[in-house]
Amino acid sequence: MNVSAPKLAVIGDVHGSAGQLSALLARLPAGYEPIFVGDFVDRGPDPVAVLDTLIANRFRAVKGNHDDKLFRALKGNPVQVGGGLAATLERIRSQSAPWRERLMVWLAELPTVLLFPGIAVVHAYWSPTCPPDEHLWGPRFHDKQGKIYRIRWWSVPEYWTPGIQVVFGHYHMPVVTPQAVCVDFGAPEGPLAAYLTDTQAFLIELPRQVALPEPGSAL
Ligand SMILES: [Mn+2]
Repeated sequence: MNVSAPKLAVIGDVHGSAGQLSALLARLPAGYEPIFVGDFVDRGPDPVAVLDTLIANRFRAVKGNHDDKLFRALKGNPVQVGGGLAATLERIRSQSAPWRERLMVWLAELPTVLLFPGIAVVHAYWSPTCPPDEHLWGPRFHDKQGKIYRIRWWSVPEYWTPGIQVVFGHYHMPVVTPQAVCVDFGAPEGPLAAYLTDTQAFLIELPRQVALPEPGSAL
């Protein structure tokens, strides 16, 4: 093992799941710095508490596509409001003006990539030469009809960077290779995960509530 490897706990897309986040943080072993791959809002019940946790603790994080869209919406730019953004905006707009100002400063300063020895933490994809848009969305392919496909870059050697393991979220796919580790386990419907970069182990916090089918309903 590389003795100079940083002790990071890279935490996947939280998506408003404040309960899973606080439980996972409480279980982090001593000596690990939590680092976040972005997508703090939308889908889960409490985006405000998640943002409070990040901002109050000054945790290091990168920006996800959902955070970027939230930032553009709060600035008054036209965005397509879907995927839970309407509920997020409603909750954020009910906060105090100072709280919202602090959020805007925090969002404006969020980087899109954090580099460590041998490790790049990013929301979707990083290489030294890729366009910054790909940090948030990953490399994509447009067909002749304009339909967009996500490229599974971790399976394509041309997308890899020698000597760097890219730790990312965004895809909710099981990926653990020397070049790429996905830490998005699908919270809040799925687990929230932390990847411990020195031991290459995962800590898993299960979803808060598992929705069981109603008795007698079709499965
Ligand atoms: Mn996400």
